[in-house]
Amino acid sequence: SIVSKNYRTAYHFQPRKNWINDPNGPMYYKGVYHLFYQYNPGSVIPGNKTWAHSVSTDLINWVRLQPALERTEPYDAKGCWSGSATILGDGQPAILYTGADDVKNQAQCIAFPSNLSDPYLREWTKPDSNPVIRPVGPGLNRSQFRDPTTGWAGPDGQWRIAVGAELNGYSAALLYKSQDFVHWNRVEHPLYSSNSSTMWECPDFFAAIPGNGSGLDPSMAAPSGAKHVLKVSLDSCDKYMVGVYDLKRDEFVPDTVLDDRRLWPRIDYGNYYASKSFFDAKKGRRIIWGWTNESDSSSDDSAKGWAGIQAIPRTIWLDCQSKQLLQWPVAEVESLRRNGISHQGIELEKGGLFEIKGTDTLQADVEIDFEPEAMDSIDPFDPSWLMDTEKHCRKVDASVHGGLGPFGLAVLASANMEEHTAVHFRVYKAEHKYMILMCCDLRRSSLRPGLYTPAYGGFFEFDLEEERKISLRTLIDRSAVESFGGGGKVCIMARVYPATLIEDGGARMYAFNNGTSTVKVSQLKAWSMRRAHVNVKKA
Ligand code: DQQ
Repeated sequence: SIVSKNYRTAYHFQPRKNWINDPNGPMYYKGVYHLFYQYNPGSVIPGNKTWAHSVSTDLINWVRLQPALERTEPYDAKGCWSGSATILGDGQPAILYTGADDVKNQAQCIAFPSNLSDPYLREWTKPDSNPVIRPVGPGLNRSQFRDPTTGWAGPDGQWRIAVGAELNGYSAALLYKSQDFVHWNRVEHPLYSSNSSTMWECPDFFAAIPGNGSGLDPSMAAPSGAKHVLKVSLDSCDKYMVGVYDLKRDEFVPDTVLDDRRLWPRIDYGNYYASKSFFDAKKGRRIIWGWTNESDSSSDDSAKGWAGIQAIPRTIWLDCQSKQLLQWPVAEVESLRRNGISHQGIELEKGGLFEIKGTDTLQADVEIDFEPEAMDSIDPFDPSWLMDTEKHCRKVDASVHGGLGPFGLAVLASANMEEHTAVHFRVYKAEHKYMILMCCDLRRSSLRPGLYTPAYGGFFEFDLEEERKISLRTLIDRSAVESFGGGGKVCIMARVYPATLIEDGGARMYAFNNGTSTVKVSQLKAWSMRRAHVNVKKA
């Protein structure tokens, strides 16, 4: 149908058909990037949990391979659930994944490439020693025990991994140690735990040097001065803590403990879950992948024949103050740009609207710098908004005038603006600092019924006097609108299904300002994006 054709993304990762969820075991090995992912080979709804497998040399164009892991053994009869890859000391990769059996046990299992001379590592073997970590031990809920991380080396030369678990009713990232990666012992205390929820899915743990865009190789001991980041998936979003790794106690100690988990910073404030990062030895960076679910109905999914995409892989690093993570689409995505346009010095007064013409509005990459002309009419910040940023975004939508803001981008808009997705900023003055709200409002994204259309939002601190320019980058890819605010301080992934998309070329794109203060667009660049080769070819 027309619907399925136009909503299908052109350069986000997805298989040709059927259901996908979590990215699994991303890795770089001998010149090739691997991405595995949760896949149901037979349907657009979840089930038959399989590790599908694709390879790439540029993270953008992908070739599909045979599934790497299927449910073949009693210990994974109910599916091969999420997990990670680790490049071992001898250069051999290993996968750790969760096997679920018929009686609801979850256990951690290992798999190795069957043939290391196959450059694509198509076939994987599950050794007889499986499962390598059984769901035993005091306080452990055996059916809430999954998603092993990539291994990291400790100062004693032993491997460590964390596994998400429910322990005595609390959430925990359990810590395991091993000399050979096959025999594992549970460390008595968890890497980190919290009594604020029941189970952390897909933990991700890595070291980072503050202010340094390079990534660190987990198979080498982290250098002094490194901080650590623990990411967990819960409440339908990916949250993280920055802290230190106490090597003596083998424990993660967050710099700030926020008891109310609504206040935890997020990898992404939109539709983004079960993310997993890896060290890219080719370019010395850390890259994070995350899953983006559909926001349409399951009958729409049946009509489309597919459900789920992966967000664009992002370079991820820690800011100078170790306060927050920053993310930016991998540079390789820029290879898809063509027909660039650019504008400078556009004044947007209150109510100003500037139509961005000359690019494909369905497949675009847009970068805008907004510069406030005056700083005297900035509204005061109320910290209680942090508890529920979506609620605040609903209250102050793009049509509600503020002092400085809202200003931003309206994408996938119909001629009369009846349909549009607004990505916008609003500046507030807090004590000694500025707080910027970034919203991605889907409430008017489509006239079609039965869609999930929230107003996503996140706040970031900003030194407006020093930096002046508030930047927005938005990747538009048909049903995907992926935005990066303040140079990657707040990221919002959204899925939209406007009726306008049904008529190709019918969508428009605008920069706008609806605040009292005039805002200058000091720089606006936009490109059309080519279609990438995503899983069309099989090898
Ligand atoms: N999905 C996986 C689990 C994980 C959850 C199974 C997160 O392993 O906990 O498909 O989306």
